Amino acid sequence: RALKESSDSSPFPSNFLFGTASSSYQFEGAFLSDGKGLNNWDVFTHKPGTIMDGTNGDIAVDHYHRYLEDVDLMKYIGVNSYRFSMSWARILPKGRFGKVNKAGIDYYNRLLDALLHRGIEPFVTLTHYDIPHELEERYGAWLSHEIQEDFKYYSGTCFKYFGNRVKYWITFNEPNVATICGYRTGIYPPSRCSGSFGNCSYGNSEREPLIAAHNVILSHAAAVDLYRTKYQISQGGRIGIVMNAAWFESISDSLEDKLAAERAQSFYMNWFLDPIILGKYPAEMHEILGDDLPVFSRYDLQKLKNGLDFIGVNHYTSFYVKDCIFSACEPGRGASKIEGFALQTPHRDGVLIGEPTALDWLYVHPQGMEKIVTYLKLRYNMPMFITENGFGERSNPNSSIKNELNDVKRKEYISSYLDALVTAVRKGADVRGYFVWSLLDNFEWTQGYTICFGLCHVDYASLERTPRLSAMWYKQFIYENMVSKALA
Ligand code: PNW
Repeated sequence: RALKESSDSSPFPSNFLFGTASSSYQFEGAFLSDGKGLNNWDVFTHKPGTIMDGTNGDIAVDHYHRYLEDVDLMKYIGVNSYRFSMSWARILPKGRFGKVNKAGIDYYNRLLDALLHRGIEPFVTLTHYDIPHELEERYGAWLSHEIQEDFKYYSGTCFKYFGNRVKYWITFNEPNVATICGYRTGIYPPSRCSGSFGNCSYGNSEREPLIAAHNVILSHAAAVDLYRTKYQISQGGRIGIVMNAAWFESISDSLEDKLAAERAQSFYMNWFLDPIILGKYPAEMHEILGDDLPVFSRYDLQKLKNGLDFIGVNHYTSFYVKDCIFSACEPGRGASKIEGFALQTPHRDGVLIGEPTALDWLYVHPQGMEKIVTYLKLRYNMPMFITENGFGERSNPNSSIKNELNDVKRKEYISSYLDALVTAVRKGADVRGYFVWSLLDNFEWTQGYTICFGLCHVDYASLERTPRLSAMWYKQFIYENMVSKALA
Protein backbone atom coordinates (compact mmCIF):
# COMPACT_ATOMS: atom_id res chain seq x y z
CA ARG A 1 0.00 0.00 0.00
CA ALA A 2 2.78 2.42 0.88
CA LEU A 3 4.24 1.96 -2.58
CA LYS A 4 0.98 2.47 -4.41
CA GLU A 5 0.37 5.78 -2.73
CA SER A 6 3.89 7.07 -3.12
CA SER A 7 2.84 9.68 -5.66
CA ASP A 8 0.57 11.42 -3.14
CA SER A 9 1.83 14.41 -1.22
CA SER A 10 1.83 12.19 1.88
CA PRO A 11 2.99 8.59 1.62
CA PHE A 12 1.31 7.59 4.88
CA PRO A 13 -1.73 5.35 4.34
CA SER A 14 -5.03 6.44 5.91
CA ASN A 15 -4.74 3.81 8.65
CA PHE A 16 -1.23 5.00 9.61
CA LEU A 17 -0.98 5.52 13.36
CA PHE A 18 0.12 8.95 14.56
CA GLY A 19 0.52 9.08 18.30
CA THR A 20 2.43 10.04 21.37
CA ALA A 21 4.25 7.70 23.78
CA SER A 22 4.63 7.47 27.55
CA SER A 23 5.52 4.98 30.28
CA SER A 24 4.01 4.08 33.63
CA TYR A 25 6.88 5.05 35.93
CA GLN A 26 7.54 8.32 34.12
CA PHE A 27 3.87 9.38 34.02
CA GLU A 28 1.56 7.73 36.51
CA GLY A 29 2.71 8.70 39.99
CA ALA A 30 0.32 7.25 42.61
CA PHE A 31 3.20 5.01 43.62
CA LEU A 32 1.49 3.58 46.70
CA SER A 33 -2.13 4.10 45.73
CA ASP A 34 -4.84 1.47 45.58
CA GLY A 35 -2.74 -1.58 46.35
CA LYS A 36 0.16 -1.03 43.93
CA GLY A 37 3.32 -2.90 44.95
CA LEU A 38 6.76 -1.31 45.07
CA ASN A 39 8.75 -1.63 41.89
CA ASN A 40 12.49 -1.56 41.20
CA TRP A 41 12.38 2.14 40.24
CA ASP A 42 10.48 3.13 43.40
CA VAL A 43 13.21 1.54 45.49
CA PHE A 44 16.06 2.85 43.32
CA THR A 45 14.93 6.51 43.19
CA HIS A 46 14.46 6.58 46.96
CA LYS A 47 18.16 5.83 47.45
CA PRO A 48 20.17 9.04 47.79
CA GLY A 49 22.42 9.95 44.88
CA THR A 50 20.72 7.96 42.15
CA ILE A 51 18.77 10.77 40.44
CA MET A 52 20.40 14.03 39.38
CA ASP A 53 17.91 16.38 41.04
CA GLY A 54 17.07 14.04 43.92
CA THR A 55 13.53 13.51 42.65
CA ASN A 56 11.49 10.38 41.95
CA GLY A 57 8.30 9.21 40.22
CA ASP A 58 6.12 9.17 43.36
CA ILE A 59 3.83 11.75 41.78
CA ALA A 60 5.41 12.21 38.33
CA VAL A 61 2.76 13.96 36.21
CA ASP A 62 -0.06 12.24 38.11
CA HIS A 63 -1.36 10.56 34.95
CA TYR A 64 -3.04 7.99 37.23
CA HIS A 65 -5.52 10.64 38.36
CA ARG A 66 -5.40 12.95 35.33
CA TYR A 67 -5.61 10.42 32.51
CA LEU A 68 -8.97 11.77 31.30
CA GLU A 69 -7.58 15.26 30.89
CA ASP A 70 -4.59 13.74 29.09
CA VAL A 71 -6.74 11.69 26.74
CA ASP A 72 -8.67 14.87 25.92
CA LEU A 73 -5.37 16.59 25.19
CA MET A 74 -4.53 13.78 22.75
CA LYS A 75 -7.91 14.18 21.12
CA TYR A 76 -7.25 17.90 20.79
CA ILE A 77 -3.90 17.27 19.09
CA GLY A 78 -5.67 14.81 16.82
CA VAL A 79 -3.58 11.67 17.34
CA ASN A 80 -5.26 8.37 16.52
CA SER A 81 -3.07 6.25 18.82
CA TYR A 82 -1.51 6.34 22.29
CA ARG A 83 1.46 4.23 23.36
CA PHE A 84 1.66 3.71 27.13
CA SER A 85 2.97 1.03 29.45
CA MET A 86 1.27 -0.91 32.19
CA SER A 87 2.85 -1.00 35.60
CA TRP A 88 3.56 -4.65 36.41
CA ALA A 89 3.52 -3.93 40.16
CA ARG A 90 0.18 -2.14 39.90
CA ILE A 91 -1.36 -5.24 38.35
CA LEU A 92 0.62 -7.89 40.24
CA PRO A 93 2.12 -6.23 43.36
CA LYS A 94 4.11 -9.37 44.21
CA GLY A 95 4.48 -10.87 40.76
CA ARG A 96 3.20 -14.42 40.52
CA PHE A 97 3.62 -14.81 44.30
CA GLY A 98 0.49 -12.80 45.17
CA LYS A 99 -2.92 -11.75 44.01
CA VAL A 100 -4.06 -9.68 41.07
CA ASN A 101 -4.69 -6.09 42.21
CA LYS A 102 -8.27 -5.36 41.19
CA ALA A 103 -7.81 -1.57 41.48
CA GLY A 104 -4.93 -1.75 39.01
CA ILE A 105 -7.04 -3.68 36.52
CA ASP A 106 -9.80 -1.12 36.97
CA TYR A 107 -7.43 1.77 36.25
CA TYR A 108 -6.24 0.32 32.94
CA ASN A 109 -9.82 -0.57 32.03
CA ARG A 110 -10.82 3.06 32.54
CA LEU A 111 -7.86 4.31 30.52
CA LEU A 112 -8.47 1.85 27.65
CA ASP A 113 -12.17 2.68 27.53
CA ALA A 114 -11.48 6.43 27.55
CA LEU A 115 -9.09 6.02 24.62
CA LEU A 116 -11.38 3.80 22.57
CA HIS A 117 -14.33 6.07 23.25
CA ARG A 118 -12.41 8.89 21.54
CA GLY A 119 -11.21 6.75 18.67
CA ILE A 120 -7.63 6.49 19.94
CA GLU A 121 -5.93 3.12 19.38
CA PRO A 122 -4.13 1.80 22.48
CA PHE A 123 -0.56 0.58 21.90
CA VAL A 124 0.44 -1.17 25.11
CA THR A 125 3.94 -1.85 26.45
CA LEU A 126 4.00 -4.58 29.10
CA THR A 127 7.37 -3.62 30.60
CA HIS A 128 8.95 -0.20 30.29
CA TYR A 129 11.85 -0.75 32.76
CA ASP A 130 9.66 -1.08 35.90
CA ILE A 131 9.20 -4.53 37.46
CA PRO A 132 7.89 -5.60 40.90
CA HIS A 133 10.62 -5.20 43.51
CA GLU A 134 9.54 -8.58 44.88
CA LEU A 135 11.16 -10.33 41.90
CA GLU A 136 14.45 -8.58 42.54
CA GLU A 137 14.31 -9.60 46.22
CA ARG A 138 13.29 -13.19 45.68
CA TYR A 139 15.60 -14.32 42.93
CA GLY A 140 17.53 -11.42 41.36
CA ALA A 141 15.00 -10.72 38.60
CA TRP A 142 16.64 -10.82 35.13
CA LEU A 143 19.63 -12.82 36.36
CA SER A 144 17.38 -15.80 37.03
CA HIS A 145 15.51 -18.00 34.57
CA GLU A 146 12.60 -17.77 37.04
CA ILE A 147 11.72 -14.38 35.58
CA GLN A 148 10.49 -16.15 32.44
CA GLU A 149 7.71 -17.76 34.47
CA ASP A 150 6.81 -14.44 36.06
CA PHE A 151 6.76 -12.53 32.80
CA LYS A 152 4.60 -15.19 31.21
CA TYR A 153 2.17 -15.01 34.13
CA TYR A 154 2.05 -11.20 33.97
CA SER A 155 1.56 -11.04 30.21
CA GLY A 156 -1.12 -13.74 30.39
CA THR A 157 -2.92 -11.66 33.01
CA CYS A 158 -2.85 -8.62 30.70
CA PHE A 159 -3.97 -10.60 27.64
CA LYS A 160 -6.84 -12.04 29.67
CA TYR A 161 -8.12 -8.77 31.13
CA PHE A 162 -7.32 -6.31 28.34
CA GLY A 163 -6.81 -8.34 25.16
CA ASN A 164 -10.36 -7.80 23.94
CA ARG A 165 -9.46 -4.09 23.45
CA VAL A 166 -5.69 -4.05 22.90
CA LYS A 167 -4.68 -4.84 19.32
CA TYR A 168 -1.00 -3.89 19.67
CA TRP A 169 1.14 -5.42 22.40
CA ILE A 170 4.80 -4.72 23.10
CA THR A 171 6.59 -7.11 25.44
CA PHE A 172 9.58 -4.90 26.30
CA ASN A 173 10.73 -1.33 25.88
CA GLU A 174 14.41 -1.00 24.97
CA PRO A 175 15.78 -4.10 26.70
CA ASN A 176 19.16 -3.14 25.22
CA VAL A 177 19.21 0.09 27.22
CA ALA A 178 17.78 -1.60 30.34
CA THR A 179 20.40 -4.37 30.43
CA ILE A 180 23.36 -2.16 29.61
CA CYS A 181 22.31 0.48 32.15
CA GLY A 182 21.20 -2.04 34.79
CA TYR A 183 24.07 -4.54 34.54
CA ARG A 184 27.06 -2.79 32.96
CA THR A 185 27.13 0.92 33.70
CA GLY A 186 24.89 0.50 36.76
CA ILE A 187 23.03 3.79 36.32
CA TYR A 188 19.61 2.04 36.34
CA PRO A 189 18.39 -0.53 38.87
CA PRO A 190 19.57 -3.04 39.95
CA SER A 191 22.76 -0.90 39.76
CA ARG A 192 25.12 -3.70 38.86
CA CYS A 193 28.38 -2.96 37.07
CA SER A 194 30.66 -5.17 35.10
CA GLY A 195 34.35 -4.91 34.40
CA SER A 196 36.02 -1.69 35.40
CA PHE A 197 33.22 0.49 34.08
CA GLY A 198 30.70 2.34 36.21
CA ASN A 199 30.56 3.52 39.72
CA CYS A 200 28.67 0.85 41.64
CA SER A 201 28.99 -0.38 45.16
CA TYR A 202 30.10 -3.79 43.94
CA GLY A 203 31.71 -5.22 40.84
CA ASN A 204 30.03 -8.09 39.08
CA SER A 205 30.72 -10.52 36.34
CA GLU A 206 31.15 -9.37 32.74
CA ARG A 207 28.56 -11.95 31.80
CA GLU A 208 25.66 -10.40 33.73
CA PRO A 209 24.35 -8.18 30.90
CA LEU A 210 24.43 -11.22 28.61
CA ILE A 211 22.54 -13.36 31.11
CA ALA A 212 19.95 -10.65 31.76
CA ALA A 213 19.44 -10.18 28.02
CA HIS A 214 19.10 -13.93 27.49
CA ASN A 215 16.32 -14.04 30.09
CA VAL A 216 14.59 -11.06 28.45
CA ILE A 217 14.67 -12.83 25.07
CA LEU A 218 13.27 -16.06 26.54
CA SER A 219 10.64 -14.14 28.53
CA HIS A 220 9.58 -12.42 25.32
CA ALA A 221 9.38 -15.80 23.60
CA ALA A 222 7.28 -17.26 26.43
CA ALA A 223 4.79 -14.38 26.27
CA VAL A 224 4.52 -14.52 22.48
CA ASP A 225 4.08 -18.28 22.58
CA LEU A 226 1.25 -17.87 25.09
CA TYR A 227 -0.38 -15.12 23.02
CA ARG A 228 -0.16 -17.17 19.83
CA THR A 229 -1.52 -20.36 21.30
CA LYS A 230 -4.22 -19.00 23.60
CA TYR A 231 -5.30 -15.49 22.64
CA GLN A 232 -4.28 -14.28 19.22
CA ILE A 233 -6.90 -16.06 17.13
CA SER A 234 -9.83 -14.88 19.22
CA GLN A 235 -8.46 -11.43 20.08
CA GLY A 236 -6.87 -10.65 16.73
CA GLY A 237 -4.01 -8.45 17.96
CA ARG A 238 -0.32 -8.28 17.08
CA ILE A 239 2.70 -8.52 19.33
CA GLY A 240 6.13 -6.94 19.01
CA ILE A 241 9.15 -5.64 20.90
CA VAL A 242 10.67 -2.15 21.03
CA MET A 243 14.41 -1.60 20.61
CA ASN A 244 16.47 1.50 21.10
CA ALA A 245 17.78 1.90 17.57
CA ALA A 246 20.54 4.43 17.04
CA TRP A 247 22.09 4.80 13.59
CA PHE A 248 25.78 3.89 13.54
CA GLU A 249 27.77 5.56 10.77
CA SER A 250 31.28 4.36 10.04
CA ILE A 251 33.69 7.15 10.94
CA SER A 252 35.84 6.46 7.86
CA ASP A 253 35.88 4.48 4.64
CA SER A 254 38.29 1.94 6.06
CA LEU A 255 37.15 -1.66 6.16
CA GLU A 256 37.99 -1.82 9.88
CA ASP A 257 35.66 1.07 10.75
CA LYS A 258 32.91 -0.19 8.46
CA LEU A 259 33.01 -3.57 10.17
CA ALA A 260 32.99 -1.82 13.54
CA ALA A 261 29.82 0.08 12.59
CA GLU A 262 28.20 -3.26 11.72
CA ARG A 263 29.37 -4.72 15.03
CA ALA A 264 27.98 -1.76 16.96
CA GLN A 265 24.53 -2.55 15.54
CA SER A 266 24.91 -6.26 16.21
CA PHE A 267 25.94 -5.79 19.84
CA TYR A 268 23.23 -3.19 20.50
CA MET A 269 20.05 -3.94 18.55
CA ASN A 270 20.53 -7.21 16.68
CA TRP A 271 21.59 -8.72 20.03
CA PHE A 272 17.84 -9.07 20.74
CA LEU A 273 16.27 -8.94 17.27
CA ASP A 274 18.42 -11.65 15.69
CA PRO A 275 17.48 -14.37 18.23
CA ILE A 276 13.81 -13.37 18.18
CA ILE A 277 13.52 -13.13 14.39
CA LEU A 278 16.33 -15.31 13.06
CA GLY A 279 16.72 -17.76 15.96
CA LYS A 280 20.38 -17.05 16.78
CA TYR A 281 22.71 -14.41 18.17
CA PRO A 282 24.61 -12.30 15.60
CA ALA A 283 27.73 -13.97 14.21
CA GLU A 284 29.94 -11.11 15.47
CA MET A 285 28.79 -11.77 19.02
CA HIS A 286 29.70 -15.45 18.73
CA GLU A 287 33.10 -14.56 17.34
CA ILE A 288 34.02 -12.06 20.04
CA LEU A 289 32.24 -13.45 23.08
CA GLY A 290 32.66 -17.17 22.40
CA ASP A 291 31.64 -19.29 25.37
CA ASP A 292 30.50 -16.24 27.36
CA LEU A 293 27.43 -16.01 25.14
CA PRO A 294 24.50 -17.98 26.60
CA VAL A 295 23.21 -20.84 24.45
CA PHE A 296 19.64 -21.51 23.27
CA SER A 297 18.41 -25.06 23.84
CA ARG A 298 16.36 -26.85 21.19
CA TYR A 299 13.29 -26.21 23.34
CA ASP A 300 14.09 -22.47 23.46
CA LEU A 301 14.54 -22.33 19.71
CA GLN A 302 11.16 -23.91 19.17
CA LYS A 303 9.53 -21.13 21.19
CA LEU A 304 11.65 -18.41 19.58
CA LYS A 305 10.52 -19.34 16.11
CA ASN A 306 8.39 -16.69 14.48
CA GLY A 307 8.45 -14.65 17.66
CA LEU A 308 7.38 -11.24 16.37
CA ASP A 309 4.64 -9.50 14.38
CA PHE A 310 6.35 -6.11 14.18
CA ILE A 311 9.48 -4.26 15.28
CA GLY A 312 9.10 -1.15 17.43
CA VAL A 313 11.86 1.35 16.70
CA ASN A 314 12.85 4.05 19.20
CA HIS A 315 15.04 6.28 17.12
CA TYR A 316 16.52 9.56 18.33
CA THR A 317 20.11 9.88 17.30
CA SER A 318 23.21 8.74 15.39
CA PHE A 319 26.85 8.14 16.26
CA TYR A 320 30.05 7.69 14.34
CA VAL A 321 31.74 4.39 15.06
CA LYS A 322 35.46 3.70 15.25
CA ASP A 323 37.12 0.30 15.34
CA CYS A 324 38.83 -0.75 18.59
CA ILE A 325 40.16 -4.14 17.55
CA PHE A 326 42.88 -3.12 15.11
CA SER A 327 43.54 0.25 16.70
CA ALA A 328 43.57 1.49 20.27
CA CYS A 329 40.55 3.33 21.68
CA GLU A 330 40.09 5.35 24.82
CA PRO A 331 37.34 3.89 27.03
CA GLY A 332 33.85 5.09 26.11
CA ARG A 333 30.43 4.12 24.86
CA GLY A 334 30.76 0.92 22.82
CA ALA A 335 34.48 0.36 23.29
CA SER A 336 34.28 -2.60 25.66
CA LYS A 337 34.27 -6.26 24.70
CA ILE A 338 30.61 -6.82 25.51
CA GLU A 339 29.71 -3.90 23.26
CA GLY A 340 31.80 -5.26 20.40
CA PHE A 341 34.95 -3.10 20.57
CA ALA A 342 33.25 -0.38 18.50
CA LEU A 343 33.61 3.10 20.00
CA GLN A 344 30.59 5.36 19.48
CA THR A 345 31.48 9.01 19.18
CA PRO A 346 29.58 12.11 18.04
CA HIS A 347 32.76 13.70 16.59
CA ARG A 348 34.57 13.26 13.30
CA ASP A 349 37.60 15.45 12.61
CA GLY A 350 36.32 17.82 15.27
CA VAL A 351 32.88 18.17 13.65
CA LEU A 352 29.76 16.90 15.42
CA ILE A 353 27.40 14.46 13.67
CA GLY A 354 24.52 16.81 14.42
CA GLU A 355 23.50 19.70 16.59
CA PRO A 356 24.03 18.80 20.25
CA THR A 357 21.16 18.92 22.74
CA ALA A 358 20.82 18.94 26.52
CA LEU A 359 21.37 15.17 26.50
CA ASP A 360 24.87 13.81 25.97
CA TRP A 361 23.50 11.01 23.74
CA LEU A 362 21.17 13.07 21.56
CA TYR A 363 22.49 14.74 18.41
CA VAL A 364 20.16 15.98 15.69
CA HIS A 365 20.86 13.89 12.60
CA PRO A 366 17.58 13.27 10.71
CA GLN A 367 19.29 11.23 7.95
CA GLY A 368 19.71 8.51 10.60
CA MET A 369 15.95 7.91 10.56
CA GLU A 370 15.98 6.99 6.89
CA LYS A 371 19.10 4.87 7.30
CA ILE A 372 18.00 2.86 10.34
CA VAL A 373 14.57 2.11 8.88
CA THR A 374 16.14 1.04 5.59
CA TYR A 375 18.71 -1.08 7.46
CA LEU A 376 15.94 -2.84 9.42
CA LYS A 377 13.95 -3.47 6.27
CA LEU A 378 16.92 -5.10 4.57
CA ARG A 379 17.90 -7.23 7.57
CA TYR A 380 14.48 -8.36 8.80
CA ASN A 381 11.84 -7.29 6.24
CA MET A 382 9.07 -6.87 8.81
CA PRO A 383 6.37 -4.31 9.58
CA MET A 384 7.74 -1.49 11.75
CA PHE A 385 6.43 1.25 14.00
CA ILE A 386 8.50 4.24 15.08
CA THR A 387 7.50 3.82 18.72
CA GLU A 388 9.52 6.84 19.97
CA ASN A 389 11.19 9.90 18.49
CA GLY A 390 11.56 13.18 20.28
CA PHE A 391 13.64 16.07 21.49
CA GLY A 392 14.80 16.84 25.05
CA GLU A 393 15.58 20.27 26.42
CA ARG A 394 16.86 21.39 29.79
CA SER A 395 14.03 22.70 31.92
CA ASN A 396 14.49 26.23 33.10
CA PRO A 397 12.44 27.14 36.16
CA ASN A 398 13.34 30.81 35.71
CA SER A 399 12.20 31.22 32.13
CA SER A 400 8.81 32.70 31.28
CA ILE A 401 5.96 30.41 30.28
CA LYS A 402 6.00 32.15 26.89
CA ASN A 403 9.58 30.95 26.39
CA GLU A 404 8.78 27.48 27.67
CA LEU A 405 6.04 27.10 25.08
CA ASN A 406 8.06 28.37 22.13
CA ASP A 407 9.88 25.09 21.39
CA VAL A 408 11.05 25.84 17.86
CA LYS A 409 13.90 23.33 18.07
CA ARG A 410 11.59 20.46 19.02
CA LYS A 411 9.23 21.34 16.18
CA GLU A 412 12.12 21.42 13.70
CA TYR A 413 13.54 18.17 15.03
CA ILE A 414 10.25 16.29 14.65
CA SER A 415 9.54 17.81 11.26
CA SER A 416 12.97 16.90 9.86
CA TYR A 417 12.84 13.33 11.22
CA LEU A 418 9.37 12.84 9.72
CA ASP A 419 10.71 14.05 6.35
CA ALA A 420 13.46 11.44 6.55
CA LEU A 421 10.90 8.79 7.47
CA VAL A 422 8.85 9.73 4.40
CA THR A 423 11.90 9.09 2.23
CA ALA A 424 12.35 5.60 3.72
CA VAL A 425 8.65 4.80 3.25
CA ARG A 426 8.74 5.98 -0.37
CA LYS A 427 11.64 3.60 -0.92
CA GLY A 428 9.44 0.76 0.32
CA ALA A 429 9.96 0.33 4.07
CA ASP A 430 6.81 -1.02 5.73
CA VAL A 431 6.31 1.57 8.49
CA ARG A 432 2.83 1.67 10.00
CA GLY A 433 2.96 4.27 12.72
CA TYR A 434 4.94 7.04 14.40
CA PHE A 435 4.86 8.12 18.06
CA VAL A 436 6.38 11.28 19.50
CA TRP A 437 8.12 10.93 22.84
CA SER A 438 6.27 12.44 24.59
CA LEU A 439 2.81 13.93 25.13
CA LEU A 440 3.96 15.68 28.32
CA ASP A 441 7.13 16.61 30.14
CA ASN A 442 7.81 13.77 32.58
CA PHE A 443 10.30 11.99 34.84
CA GLU A 444 13.38 11.51 32.64
CA TRP A 445 14.96 8.63 34.60
CA THR A 446 18.36 9.53 36.08
CA GLN A 447 17.90 13.14 34.93
CA GLY A 448 14.74 13.50 37.00
CA TYR A 449 12.68 16.53 36.01
CA THR A 450 15.63 18.53 34.66
CA ILE A 451 14.88 17.45 31.07
CA CYS A 452 11.66 18.16 29.15
CA PHE A 453 10.46 15.97 26.27
CA GLY A 454 6.82 17.11 26.11
CA LEU A 455 4.76 18.39 23.23
CA CYS A 456 2.95 19.89 26.20
CA HIS A 457 4.60 21.73 29.07
CA VAL A 458 3.89 20.60 32.63
CA ASP A 459 3.99 23.06 35.52
CA TYR A 460 5.28 20.85 38.33
CA ALA A 461 3.76 23.05 41.05
CA SER A 462 0.19 22.91 39.74
CA LEU A 463 0.60 19.96 37.33
CA GLU A 464 -1.14 22.08 34.72
CA ARG A 465 -0.54 20.97 31.11
CA THR A 466 -0.15 23.50 28.26
CA PRO A 467 0.42 22.62 24.58
CA ARG A 468 3.65 23.96 23.13
CA LEU A 469 4.28 25.19 19.62
CA SER A 470 5.37 21.64 18.70
CA ALA A 471 1.96 20.27 19.76
CA MET A 472 0.23 22.78 17.49
CA TRP A 473 2.61 21.90 14.68
CA TYR A 474 1.95 18.13 15.14
CA LYS A 475 -1.80 18.81 15.20
CA GLN A 476 -1.56 20.62 11.88
CA PHE A 477 0.71 17.95 10.39
CA ILE A 478 -1.71 15.14 11.29
CA TYR A 479 -4.67 17.15 10.03
CA GLU A 480 -3.02 17.86 6.68
CA ASN A 481 -2.06 14.22 6.30
CA MET A 482 -5.64 13.13 6.96
CA VAL A 483 -7.07 15.74 4.57
CA SER A 484 -4.71 14.75 1.77
CA LYS A 485 -5.90 11.16 2.28
CA ALA A 486 -9.56 12.14 2.27
CA LEU A 487 -9.12 14.04 -1.01
CA ALA A 488 -6.95 11.42 -2.68
C1 PNW B 1 14.14 6.19 25.85
N1 PNW B 1 20.52 6.41 24.61
O1 PNW B 1 15.34 6.00 26.57
C2 PNW B 1 13.05 5.62 26.77
O2 PNW B 1 12.29 4.61 26.15
C3 PNW B 1 12.16 6.66 27.37
O3 PNW B 1 11.58 6.14 28.55
C4 PNW B 1 12.95 7.92 27.61
O4 PNW B 1 12.26 8.85 28.37
C5 PNW B 1 13.30 8.47 26.23
O5 PNW B 1 14.01 7.51 25.46
C6 PNW B 1 14.10 9.75 26.28
O6 PNW B 1 15.33 9.53 26.91
C7 PNW B 1 16.59 6.16 26.03
O7 PNW B 1 21.47 6.38 25.45
C8 PNW B 1 17.67 5.92 26.87
O8 PNW B 1 20.76 6.50 23.38
C9 PNW B 1 18.95 5.99 26.41
C10 PNW B 1 19.20 6.32 25.08
C11 PNW B 1 18.14 6.58 24.24
C12 PNW B 1 16.83 6.50 24.71
